[in-house]
Amino acid sequence: MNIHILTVLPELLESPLNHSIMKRAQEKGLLQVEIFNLRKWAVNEYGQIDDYQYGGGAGMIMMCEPLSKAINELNNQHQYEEIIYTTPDGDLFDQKEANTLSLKKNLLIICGHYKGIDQRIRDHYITKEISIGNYVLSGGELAAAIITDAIGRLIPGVLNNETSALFDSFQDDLLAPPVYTRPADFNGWQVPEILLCGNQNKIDEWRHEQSVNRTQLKRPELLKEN
Ligand code: 6GU
Repeated sequence: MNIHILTVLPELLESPLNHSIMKRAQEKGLLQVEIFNLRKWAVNEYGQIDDYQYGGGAGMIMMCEPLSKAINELNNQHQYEEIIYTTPDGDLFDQKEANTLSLKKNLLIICGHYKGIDQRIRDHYITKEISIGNYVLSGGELAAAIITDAIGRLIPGVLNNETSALFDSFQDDLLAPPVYTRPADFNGWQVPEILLCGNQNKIDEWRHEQSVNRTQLKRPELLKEN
């Protein structure tokens, strides 16, 4: 799978996507993340990619021309199935969307910056607008990293134990159950005895019960969505 990211701040994306599971996914050849610097398509020798907004108002807008040139050039080479724009006014990203996107072969993510991109680019190129939550970030790069991570780990073969993504929080609209590791007694704080009993059916049953309880308590709206 190819995830290409178009940004004015490539440095912000390099570290988060080159460690741990994202690193392994790329080493295994299952995921190719490429980061493109929008300044390559700047309108002049000063690297300009943004300008003041029509109608007045604070903040710069990312211009049509660099974005259009970049998208055309990249899309000719890769035929993206989705051209995604990261923006606080996009559709809220969730596990379902991550699952859907993990089945694609070629994605382009465009990171919004400053006061955003010219609306005409949204109208004519963007196929999906994604927000990662109800708060405002200073740029779309961290959102793009989060989206890429959430998608990348779902690609078959990326996780060592392939079943493990299936038991993640949200995968079945339930939060994950509590987890414990050694020692069984720490400062007198005990691991629930059932986890030590060796009966896998009983353990699975308990975990499911814990998941439902936790979801009911912390995120009841997840249960109501079904
Ligand atoms: Cl995708 N971008 C920005 N700039 N802020 C956000 C966001 C994205 N999602 C939530 N806040």
